[in-house]
Amino acid sequence: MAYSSYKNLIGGEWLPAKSGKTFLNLNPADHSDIVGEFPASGPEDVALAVAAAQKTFGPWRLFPAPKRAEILYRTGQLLQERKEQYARDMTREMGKVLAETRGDVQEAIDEAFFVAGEGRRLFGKTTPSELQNKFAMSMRMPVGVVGLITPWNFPMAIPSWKLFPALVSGNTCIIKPAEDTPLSTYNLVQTLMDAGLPPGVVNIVVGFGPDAGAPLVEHSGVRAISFTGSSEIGSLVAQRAAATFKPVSLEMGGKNAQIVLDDANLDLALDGALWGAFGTTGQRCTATSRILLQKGIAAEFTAKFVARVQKLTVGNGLQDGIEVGPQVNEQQIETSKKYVEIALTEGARLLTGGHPLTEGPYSKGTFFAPTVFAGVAPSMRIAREEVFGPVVSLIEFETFGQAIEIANSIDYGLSTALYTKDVNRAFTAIRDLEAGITYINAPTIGAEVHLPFGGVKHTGNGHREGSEAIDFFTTWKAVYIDYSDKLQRAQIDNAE
Ligand code: UN1
Repeated sequence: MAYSSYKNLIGGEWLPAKSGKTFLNLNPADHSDIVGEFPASGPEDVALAVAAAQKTFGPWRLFPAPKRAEILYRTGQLLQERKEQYARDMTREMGKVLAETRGDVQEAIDEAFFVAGEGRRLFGKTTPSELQNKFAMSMRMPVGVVGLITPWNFPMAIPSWKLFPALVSGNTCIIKPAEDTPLSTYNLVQTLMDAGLPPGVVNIVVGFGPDAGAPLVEHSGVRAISFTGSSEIGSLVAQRAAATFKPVSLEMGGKNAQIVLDDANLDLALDGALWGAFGTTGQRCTATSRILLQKGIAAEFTAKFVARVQKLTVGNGLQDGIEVGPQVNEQQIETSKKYVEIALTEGARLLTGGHPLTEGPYSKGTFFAPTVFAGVAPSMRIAREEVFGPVVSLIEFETFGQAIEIANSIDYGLSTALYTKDVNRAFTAIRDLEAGITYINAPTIGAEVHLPFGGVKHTGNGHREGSEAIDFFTTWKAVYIDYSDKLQRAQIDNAE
């Protein structure tokens, strides 16, 4: 079957990997459908991209921020026009259903319009000096060449969360998209260029982590790394970046809890749990993977939930009526299988699913049956470790205090949800849940681009994307202007 061949984008030119190596990007719903051939890049390609980004940094940082922002605004407009085509490309390479890939493109559109406004802000501060006739202020400066390493689960949204704030701040970029979903990054960067982005300001290097990601992290010409992916790889990124003192923004795993109290609107909690656990086939870092049920509603919730899970339609996300797409690749299927085994060994009760789907329409792809475990104890690995698949655990508790304790008892801290009508408990949970995001009466997924995004504990290293991303992509300069025409010595000549 004919398919397109893509190259790296370096200094505005399309170049093959120096080694000549390539790999195929397959549709996870149908492996006979080849999305494209992409370069399997290595350190020599990364070095070329860094040189290109260094060259364009000079002019780009001097191009006025409001003008940089106008390119982003235009990008948002073009993405609106191209939304359907890009959503289809994304479902083909990543698997999630069309409604969700449209949402992914929409998130990039939202990000474009939000960040475009930042071009006329990028505020610093003015402050009084301790000395007379002296002016003091702080300014945001670009960091330089930045390396962006992005995951496959939000193939356009997450690249936009990193590229747009990096660009408006005056940085030049090298993006290494996940090898499962490079086409969506091409579509995004092509749109930036069509909107007027000068060549070499964004460079794309496609390849695998050890060959293309690691050299980007280690390159002394790269001034900062923004990474989204697993905690395991994030830790390696941080360790390797430390050798050249690079700031690193890490956005990693989750084991997100939805708590349902006895007084909750049960139908609403069921809708939320279904969407939170099985939207994106459970492959979101914000996915609901633990549902904490208060004793009074546990039996009813469990019965209704399992009935609804069994009705979910799994299949090719390009087809109408499909609610749950495939997992992205064979490795993710293996992880889901592994955790089913672990849960069974630990004594959890499998209520539905628990196996790959391989027959008939499923035979060409990587599908896994939506899976629910009950009788899960908070200490079990299935309750503590990230699966990143359509597998959810039901955990029962008696008191509200216990629910908070269980929710907090893990290493991750990204998203949390509480279903209740009790305003006092809602505010207590907002205060006490250890997570970067807390929802009341809404699922754990669905963050909006203009709020801080990120988490605590093993989920992140203190940075936030969304509203606060500019903080990572700029560095502060303090400026003092003395108009007294004499030497004034700070801390010494202060008027008493
Ligand atoms: C992710 O899974 O890495 O809040 C990001 C959400 C989406 C973003 C998820 N807006 O679920």
